[in-house]
Amino acid sequence: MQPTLYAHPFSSYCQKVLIALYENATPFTYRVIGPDDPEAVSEWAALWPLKRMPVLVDDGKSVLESTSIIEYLALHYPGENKLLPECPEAALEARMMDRVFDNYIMTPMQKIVLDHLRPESDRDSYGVRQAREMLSTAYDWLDKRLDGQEWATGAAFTLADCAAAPSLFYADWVHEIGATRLRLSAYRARLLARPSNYALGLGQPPLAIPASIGLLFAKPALSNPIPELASVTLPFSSWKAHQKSLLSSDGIIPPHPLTCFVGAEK
Ligand SMILES: N[C@@H](CCC(=O)N[C@@H](CS)C(=O)NCC(=O)O)C(=O)O
Repeated sequence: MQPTLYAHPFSSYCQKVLIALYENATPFTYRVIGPDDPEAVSEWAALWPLKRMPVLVDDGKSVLESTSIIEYLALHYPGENKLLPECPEAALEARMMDRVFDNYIMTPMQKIVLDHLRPESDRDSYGVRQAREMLSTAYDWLDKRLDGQEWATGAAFTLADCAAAPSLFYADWVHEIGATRLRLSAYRARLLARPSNYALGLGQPPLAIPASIGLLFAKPALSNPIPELASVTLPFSSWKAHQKSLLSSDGIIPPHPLTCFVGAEK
C-alpha cells in the first residue's frame, strides 16, 4: 500500500510536498490534476471541495494542506531525512519557518503571479505593491537570519526547506532577491541544487533516475516516478527549457498559470 498524491507539477504547494517525497524516496502514486485526466480532477474535487492541491490519500484517509501532508509523511512514512526533527524545540523551529515561507514568501509571490494572470482591468496594483513590499521585507529578514546557516533552521534540511524551495524559486522570478542579499541568494542556490528539486524541474532527478531520462510530468496519472523508469517521456533538458520559456518577454513574470491552471482565478 502506498499513498496517492493528487497534485500538479507546476503548483508550488505541490512541489513542496513532492520535495518531501523525493527527499526520502517515498513511494507514491502520482495523480496529476489536469485536463488530461478528468477522473483525477473529479476525485480530487470530491476529496476537497475547496479544490486546493495537493491532497494526499492514504489508507482511505485524506490529508489536506502541504504542511500537514509533510507531517503525515514524517509520521507514517519516516525516511532517512527527518523533515520534522525529533527534538521538539527543533521541530518547533522548523514549523515556524515553514509558516514564514508560506505566509510571507509564497503568499505574496502568488499574489503577484495571479494578478498578472487577471484581465488588465481587474488587476490590483495596490495589492501587488503591498506584496512586493512584503517580499522585500521578508528577503531582508531572511538574509540576516540565514547568517551562518546552511538550511532554514540550521544544519539539517527540514519541512521549512521544503516550503522555502518553491517559494524562493518563483519569488525571485517575480521580485528579484538581488545581488546584495548574498546569504539568501546562496541559500536559494543551495535549495535548487538539491536532488529533490527535481520536483521543480531543476537540479538532478532522484538518484535512481538517470538525468537523461527526465521528468514524468508530461504524462498524467503516472505512478511513483522513482521505480517507474520506463514511463518517463519528457527529457530533462526539455523540461529545463520549458521552465525557462515560462519567463515572459520582460523576463520577470512567468506567464504560465503556475498555481491556478485548473481554473481561472476566483
Ligand atoms: N495552504 C494550502 C495552499 C494550497 C494551494 O493554494 N494550492 C494552489 C496551487 S499552488 C491551488 O490549489 N490552486 C487552485 C486554485 O486556486 O484554483 C497548502 O499548503 O496546501
